[in-house]
Amino acid sequence: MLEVRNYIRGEWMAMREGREIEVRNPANLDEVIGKGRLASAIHAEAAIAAAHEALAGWSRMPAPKRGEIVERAGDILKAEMDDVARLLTLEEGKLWSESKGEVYRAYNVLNYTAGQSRRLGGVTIPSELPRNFAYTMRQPLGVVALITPWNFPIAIPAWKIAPALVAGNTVVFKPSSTTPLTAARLVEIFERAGLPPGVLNLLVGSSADVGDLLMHDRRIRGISFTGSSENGTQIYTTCAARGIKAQCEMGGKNPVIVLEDADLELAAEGIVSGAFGSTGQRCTATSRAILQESIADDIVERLSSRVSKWKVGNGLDADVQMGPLVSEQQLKTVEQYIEAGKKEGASLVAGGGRPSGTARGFYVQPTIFDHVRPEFRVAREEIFGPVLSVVRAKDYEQALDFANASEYGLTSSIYTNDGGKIFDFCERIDTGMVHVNSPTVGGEAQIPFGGVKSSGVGEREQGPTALDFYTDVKVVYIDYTGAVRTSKFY
Ligand code: UN1
Repeated sequence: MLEVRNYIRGEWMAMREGREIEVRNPANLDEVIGKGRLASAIHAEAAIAAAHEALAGWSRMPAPKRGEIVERAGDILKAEMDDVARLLTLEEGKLWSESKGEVYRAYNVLNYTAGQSRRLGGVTIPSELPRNFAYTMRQPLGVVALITPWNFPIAIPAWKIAPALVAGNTVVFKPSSTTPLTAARLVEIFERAGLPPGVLNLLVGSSADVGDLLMHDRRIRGISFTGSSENGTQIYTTCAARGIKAQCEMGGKNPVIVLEDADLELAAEGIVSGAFGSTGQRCTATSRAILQESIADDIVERLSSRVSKWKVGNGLDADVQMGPLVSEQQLKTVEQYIEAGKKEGASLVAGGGRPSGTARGFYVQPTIFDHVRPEFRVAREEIFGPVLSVVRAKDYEQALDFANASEYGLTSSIYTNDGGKIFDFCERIDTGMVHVNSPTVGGEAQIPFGGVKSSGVGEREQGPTALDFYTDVKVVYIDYTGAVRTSKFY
């Protein structure tokens, strides 16, 4: 059994006081994986102070040297991939193959971002004045707080920590207390890679005890958050009032449109993997399939026959297609939405309950509702579980209207072979990311990630844009005239 620990000023510490927590395997509740206590305000203060003190040394280290440490962390992670993926599955519940994919992605992020340290330059800009040199440089914000969810407990921390560090910030990292062990494993890897004490601090605590403090402390100069739209909006509002930067990556209600000319087999496969991969606990999950009426029966049949054969169970078992939900709370929420869908009059065509023959865990079947009206709750609200709503549309224009009638705008997809409609869709869909003839999920280290509307605010994560959030641009004017000018400024 592992101990839930915090990491402050280069020291690992188990809390002696504070609320007790227990990490149980969501696939088998009889298995306790970790135990410990949550950090409180005193630890938050210590973590912020440590990060603040480490800032001068870290920010003055040449960026490529910071990058070397991040690169080394990536190499360690890669070498220990199987072990980390196993821990991730035990703690979060996703399939072993999904965990491996996630750890590999975290490695890619570390490796890519390390390389970015050699590109952390500014630009030179011609001045209107003779014998004047103007340039920009990128400087760290200072101490930043990184608040991350449980559903990607290693990839999301990696894609926030790496650019924060490469840019020269020091970090207070608050992962979800549902997945504190995977988070600690990542921090330990950074420690072994040679990160100086205080540069990265880990706080496993509640939003009320620790999160609020991070939002209000004047030493915190930026917050990057991934989680619900509700919490993100609150963080963004608080940061706005304090005049500091915030980046919030929030919910989604991602649509896939399938038009009648599409490759229907490809579309069905893409919808299933987008909707039920990671047990649907993904902000990019496909949650609405908007099908052109003429092919809707055919697609619905392909979808339900696929998932009704699935085995739901422990993610470490090779013959399992979908793991459990992460927690009882998630299970309850998903079950409430299934009830809501039935009550509103949607027709249940697959799943809808708990699977039989599983261990004591947070299991629910992959669930599909057909004939969902756009105004139903299951078509509008983020469920964050394996529930797909099929909405039928008479043609492309109506499908596009339905797709855009959402408060969210993270990602989307269209299945068609009509080139004109593909370009039209990419232009008119209100989402931050668009996929064509492929699922709504996924992303790559070198490609920006993020959404619009209630899905995201602040600069894009990952890719070359990741460093924009973690840096401020300083402008420098060097006048080498050596003489007093009569009118320097107009
Ligand atoms: C993905 O689609 O692979 O919380 C990543 C989430 C997103 C990450 C999704 N921030 O689900």
